[in-house]
Parts: sequence; C-alpha cells; structure tokens
Amino acid sequence: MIEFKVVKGFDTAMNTPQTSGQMSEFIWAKAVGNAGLSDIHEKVLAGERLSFEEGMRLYATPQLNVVGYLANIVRERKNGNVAYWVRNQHVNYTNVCNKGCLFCSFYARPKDDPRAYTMTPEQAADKVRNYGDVPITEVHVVGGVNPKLPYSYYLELLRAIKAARPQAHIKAFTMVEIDQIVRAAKKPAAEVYEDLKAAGLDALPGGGAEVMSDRVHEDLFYAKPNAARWLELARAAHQAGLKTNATLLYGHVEQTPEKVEHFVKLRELQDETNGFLTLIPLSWHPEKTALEHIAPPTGVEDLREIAVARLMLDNFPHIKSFWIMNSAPVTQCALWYGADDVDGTIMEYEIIRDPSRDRKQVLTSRQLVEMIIEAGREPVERDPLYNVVSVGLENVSTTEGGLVEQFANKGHNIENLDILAREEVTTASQRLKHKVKGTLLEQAV
Ligand code: V47
Repeated sequence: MIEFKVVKGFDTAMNTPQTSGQMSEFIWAKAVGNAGLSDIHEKVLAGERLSFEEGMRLYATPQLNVVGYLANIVRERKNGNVAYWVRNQHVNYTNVCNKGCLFCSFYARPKDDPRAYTMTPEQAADKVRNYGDVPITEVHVVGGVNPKLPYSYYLELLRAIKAARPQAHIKAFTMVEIDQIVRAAKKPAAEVYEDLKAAGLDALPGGGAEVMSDRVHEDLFYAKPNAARWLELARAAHQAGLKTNATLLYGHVEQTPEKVEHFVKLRELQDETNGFLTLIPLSWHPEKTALEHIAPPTGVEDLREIAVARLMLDNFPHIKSFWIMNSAPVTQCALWYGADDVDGTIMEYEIIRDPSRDRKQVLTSRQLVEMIIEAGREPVERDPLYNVVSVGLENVSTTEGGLVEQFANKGHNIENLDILAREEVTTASQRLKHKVKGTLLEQAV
C-alpha cells in the first residue's frame, strides 16, 4: 500500500500526482525519503549550502542514485542540459620530479633515471605545432618539479607555446609547479604571476592539492606544498586575475571526512575570490605506483565523487568528469550525476598511461560529441573560460585521431641531460622502506 505524502508541486487537494512530471517528482521524493535524505533534498531545492555533516551523509548512504538525483538538480540549475567539451592538447614538458609522491607513476628521479625527459621550450612548441591542423583552443601544460630548471625556462616555455599557437589559451602549472617557480624566481608570487601572464599564461589547471589532509600529506606527498600553501598560491592567482581549477585525488588512503573537508576549504576560498571555474575529481590509478597493491576506485565511487562534489561546491560553476581517469563510459553516466564537462581531445597524456594506447590518449572531437549526445545531453564546445566555440555536431572532425597516431610516440624521450638535477632525492620506494610499522601505508601493504 503506497502512502501518499504532500510533495512540492502536487495537487494538494487530491494529494496525488497529476502529470508525468509530478509522478516522477513523487517517485523521487519517495526514494529520497527512503534514503533518509529529505532534509538535504529540501535544502538543495532551496539552494541552501550543505554542511560538513550533510556531506558525510551523502558519502554514507548506499542509495547512490538518490545522491545522483540530488546532484542533477544542482547541475541542471547551473548548466541546464549542456555538456561542455574542449578541443585541447596536453603537453607534459618534463617528468623529472623531486617530490616522490607515492600515488604517482609519472615521475622520474632527477638523478640517473633512464625514463627522465625534459623538453626544451622549442621542443614543447614542436609538440603544439604537430597538431596545427586542429583548431585547438587550449594547451594544457603541466610537468614534474625539476629542481634544475631556472625561472627563465618557464617564461620561455610559455612564450614558445604562445608563438606556436597564438589563438589558444595556455592553461599551465599546478600550484606545486608555481611553488617551485616562485622559489626559482626569488620574488613574491604576485610578481611571478604578472611575469607568467606577460609570457602567455591565461589560466591555471587544478592539481597538486590531492586531498587537503595533513595526515595524507605526510604519508603520501610530504615533499609537496601543504594545503595551506596550495590555497595561498591559488588565492594569489585569483588576485592576479587568473582563473584556476581544483582537483580532488581519491581512491588511495584518504578517508571520507578528509574529502568533505577538502570541499569545505575550497568553497571557503571560492567565497572569497570567485576564482575557481571547475572542480575535477581525479580517480586514482594505482598501476606502477608505490601503492599498486591498493585496488583502484570503482565506477560507483567515481559517480559518487562527482555527485558529492556537485552538491558540496555550491559556488563552483562547473564539475568535470575527466574521461582519461574515469573512463569514457563512466563519464557518460556522470553527466547525470552532477558533471557538466567531459574535458577534451587531450591528444597525448603522460601522467597516467593506458598500456594499450601508450601516449595516444585521444578522443576525437566527433567521438566526444557523439558520446555526449548518446548520454542524452547537449554538446557545447567551450574554450578554457567557458565561452561557447561551437554547438552540436557543427564543428567536429576525426582528424585528431590520425595526427595522434602520427606524432604521439615520436621525438618524445628527449635527451637533454644537462638540465637534469644531480642531487639525491628520496624516492617513493625508498620512503616505503623507511615507513615504521603500524602506519596506514604499512597496513595497506
Ligand atoms: O595533481 C598523479 C594526479 C594531477 C595520478 O584543471 C594522478 O582541467 C590519478 O591536475 N592517478 C595532475 N591521478 C592532473 C590535473 C588535471 C587533470 C585534468 C584536468 C585538469 C584541469 C587538471 O594528476 C596531479 C595528481 O593529483 N595524478 N598521479 C595517478 N596515478
């Protein structure tokens, strides 16, 4: 026997749904009630901010579809039926890094690592010229922290890429790289941002904060700037008029309260600066990392991270499902769980590698648009600042695929050893050996 309750928008005299839209609302209200989330539903409908405790409940409930339903309310309120994509290219200019993060497989030690590469600015510009036939609007530039690179390198890198691709926005350097660049520059972050802007920097990606928890910072990435420093540098970027993104790396050793706290810290800064565009939950890939014994996140976890991010970050305009990390199929579903952006064509990607594709990490513009249409959303090509470039199928092609086939694995491992660092660093595997019994890591092993 169904018990009818008054639900917003119903004919209260009859107390029964009158239209199919009301019926669907009614059914969802029942599901939300069964999940014990009616109070959160009310707040979502009223556009009220959710608390830390409410964030914890969104993670705790087994009814993922209900969390997705709530997130979709916010998603459609902010972005309607639109799903954004971007015609972009990633350039990972160096894999040399002295940070030794245990979750990472990308980095090469500064000393004697045969995998190490560092592109000269001209070599990075060549990477961009390889895709000259594609009307890219964004070049996404990130790398490891190579301690031997002088300040001038970063400015020359931006100038060379800008010269090769004057129409494209350059989105470059996580806050971890910015911390290093500020050190190399020996001047305040505000001045460094002005220099970077003059050299061609248009915006900054997320990345580097991982999860804002002192505990995880100490265990997995102690050599990187901590949450306070990451936030300080993001604030300075926003004050310099630069838009930035933020990420959350999940699925390793983090715990739920740490993820909720991460969202709370980000939205507090956003209240202050309004400089963030997008939050990207990054699904952790354990393969070839020091923690590869830990199982990767499942599709269910991926969808929940997207949904909770959408619900907690009420002041972020966009939530991105980064298809490289989440997979294209999960990203299609994520468009109904809070995400309004799937990122882009990518071309080549080093930070994680699908062994079957190696560096060839591409979806053509046609594939991206078809993937969005199949998911039931409206594809809109954007630039990095979410200005509309094209809609629907009007500007799609398949040329990206052929170019990536031609260029991705060529001229890449560039011997440029004179700019590699020579000092000793603690690597991920060395650190693991020194971990004392009883720590989280040891338990995980
Ligand atoms: O900070 C490193 C992550 C980040 C792994 O702003 C890993 O639009 C998963 O920030 N498994 C860099 N993730 C990438 C990044 C990013 C990506 C896409 C779009 C945007 C954007 C930003 O990659 C690092 C780290 O959190 N990462 N290793 C791994 N094994």
